[in-house]
Amino acid sequence: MNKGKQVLLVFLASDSGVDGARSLFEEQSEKGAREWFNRSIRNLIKQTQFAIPPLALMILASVEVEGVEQRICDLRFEKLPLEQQWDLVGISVQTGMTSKAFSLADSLRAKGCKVALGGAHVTLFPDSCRTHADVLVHGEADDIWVDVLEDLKKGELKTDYFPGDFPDLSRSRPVSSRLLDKKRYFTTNIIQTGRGCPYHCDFCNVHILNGNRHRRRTINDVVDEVNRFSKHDSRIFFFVDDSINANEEYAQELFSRLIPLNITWFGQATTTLGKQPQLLETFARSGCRALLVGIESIEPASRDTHKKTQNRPTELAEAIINIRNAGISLYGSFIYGLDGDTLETPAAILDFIRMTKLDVPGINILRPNPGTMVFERLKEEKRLLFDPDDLTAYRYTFGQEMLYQPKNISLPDFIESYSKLTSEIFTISSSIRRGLVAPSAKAAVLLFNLFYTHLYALSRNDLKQQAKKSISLAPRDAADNFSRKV
Ligand code: B12
Ligand code: SF4
Repeated sequence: MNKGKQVLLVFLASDSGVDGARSLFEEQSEKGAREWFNRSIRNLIKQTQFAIPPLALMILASVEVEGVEQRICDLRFEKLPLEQQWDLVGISVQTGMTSKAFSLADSLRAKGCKVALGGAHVTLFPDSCRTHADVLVHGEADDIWVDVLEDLKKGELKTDYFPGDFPDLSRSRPVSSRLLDKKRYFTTNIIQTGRGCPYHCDFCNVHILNGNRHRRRTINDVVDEVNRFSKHDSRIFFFVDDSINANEEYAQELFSRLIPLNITWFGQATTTLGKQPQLLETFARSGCRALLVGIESIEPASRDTHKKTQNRPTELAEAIINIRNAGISLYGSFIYGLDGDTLETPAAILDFIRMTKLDVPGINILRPNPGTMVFERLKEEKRLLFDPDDLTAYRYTFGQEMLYQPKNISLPDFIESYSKLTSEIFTISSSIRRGLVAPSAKAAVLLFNLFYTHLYALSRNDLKQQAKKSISLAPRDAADNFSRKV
C-alpha cells in the first residue's frame, strides 16, 4: 500500500544544559572515579525528565496535507530511523548547534534524502545554510509549511520559502501533541500564547526573530488547547512565552478562564509581575507554581549598557519577594560579566540571592550569540575569543568557556571570581535548603539545584582548563571530541 510522502522532523540534542552537559576537556581531565561519577550523573540527569518537547516541530507536524505523513524524531531520545526511506527530512537549527545540524544534513543528502532546514539560525543566516539544504524555510513556518508539503507531493520543491509577514496568530491553528511519546517528557503540555517582544536587550534576538510587536493567539484558542491537551496528558503545563505577563489585560483574562480547569503550570515572566498584584493573584489561583524570570543584572551600569531597561534594579528585589509571597517559586537568571560589572558584582549577586531567597539562581556567562547587537559590538571592539566570521566556531556550552573578554575584569580574574561565586551558591546543603523553603514545586526546586551543583562543578573544571591553556578557546581536537560524543 502506498503510504504517501514520508516526512521526518528532527530535533537535535544540544551539547549542554538539560540535554546532559559534559566536559569539553573530558578526555584530558577526567580519569577513573571522577569520569565514572560524571557519566553516572549525566545518565541520571538524562533519565530525570527535564526535557520538554520541541513545540516548533509539534506545530509543523500538526499541518495536515492529504497524502503526506509526518513523524517527529527527537534525537535527545532516539536514533535517526534510517531503516525507513524519507522523502523529506526537516531539521530545526539553532545558532550554536550549526555544526551538528549541517553534518547531519550533509550525511542525509549524501544518502539521497532531501533536507529542509528551518528555525532561528536559518532565519538569521540563510546564506550559511544554503549549501547544506535542498530547501530553506525562512522565518516562522506556521503558514508556509503547508506549501512545502504540497510542493513535495507534486515533486516541485522550491529552494526557498518565505512567510511574507509574521503570521497572524489570531487565526486558529490547533496544535496536536499526538505524535509525541509521552513517557519521554517532563510534560507534553507545551503552549505558546504569543510571539514578539517590544524590548531590545542587546544579548537577545527574539525581537529580531519574532518582531517588535507582541502578537497573540485568541484566548478561546488557548483555552481550547489547554482543555484538549489535558485530556491526553494530565501533567503540568509549560507556557513557553518569553514573558507570559507581557500584556496584563490579556494574561488576566486568559488565566482567570483557566482557574476552573484546575491545572498546574510553569512559565516565563518578567519581574514586573511583582508589581501587578491582581495578575499575580490570578496566576497563583490558576495553578502557577514556578516561573523563570530574567534578572540578568543588578548593576545599573550593566542594565543600561545592555539595554535591559524594563525594570530598575531597586525594584527587582521587591518584585521577587512579592512573587514568592504569592506562592510561586522563582528561577532567576543572571548574567555575570556584563559591561558594567566589576569584581564587586559577585558579592552583590550573593546578597541579592540571600535577601530575596531566590529558589533557583542561574548564573550565566554572556553568550555573544551571532545575530545579536552585543555580538556586533564585541566583534567591533575585538573582544570575541572565537572567529566571528566563522558561524560554526560559535557553540553553546553551559558556562563552560569564555567566549569574550569582559570589559572591566581580566580573564583570569573573571574565571576565578565566577568559579568562587558558583561554588558558594551551589552546594548539596544549599540545594536541600532551597528545596525545603521554596513556596511551591519543592521537588523541582531541589532537583534543579542539585543538577546545577553538578553542572557548575563541571563549568569550574572546564574554565580552569581553559585558563591553563592561556584562555584561547578549547583546542579544535577537544572541540571535535566534544561534538563527537554527544
Ligand atoms: C522553550 C525554549 C527552549 C526549550 C525547548 C526548545 C525548543 N526549541 O523547543 C529548551 C529549554 C529545551 C531550549 C533549549 C535551547 N535553546 Co531555547 N528557547 C526556547 C524559547 C523560549 C521558545 C522556543 C519555542 O518553543 N518557540 C515556539 C516555536 C513555535 O517557535 P520557533 O522555535 O522559533 O519555531 C518557528 C520557526 O523558527 C520555524 N522553525 C523552527 N524549527 C523549524 C524546523 C523546520 C524544519 C522548519 C521548516 C521551520 C522551523 O517554524 C516555527 C513555527 O513558526 C525560545 C525563545 C523564543 N521566543 O522562541 C528560545 C530559543 C529558541 N532558544 C535558544 C537557544 C540558544 C537554546 C539552546 C541552544 C540553549 C542551550 N544553552 O543549550 C538550546 C538548544 C536546544 C536544541 N536542542 O535545539 C535561542 C535560539 C537563538 C538562535 N539564534 O538560534 C532562543 C531564540 C532564545 C534566545 N533568546 O536567544 N529552548
Ligand atoms: S531578553 Fe526577554 S525582554 Fe529582552 S529582548 Fe529578549 S525576549 Fe525581550
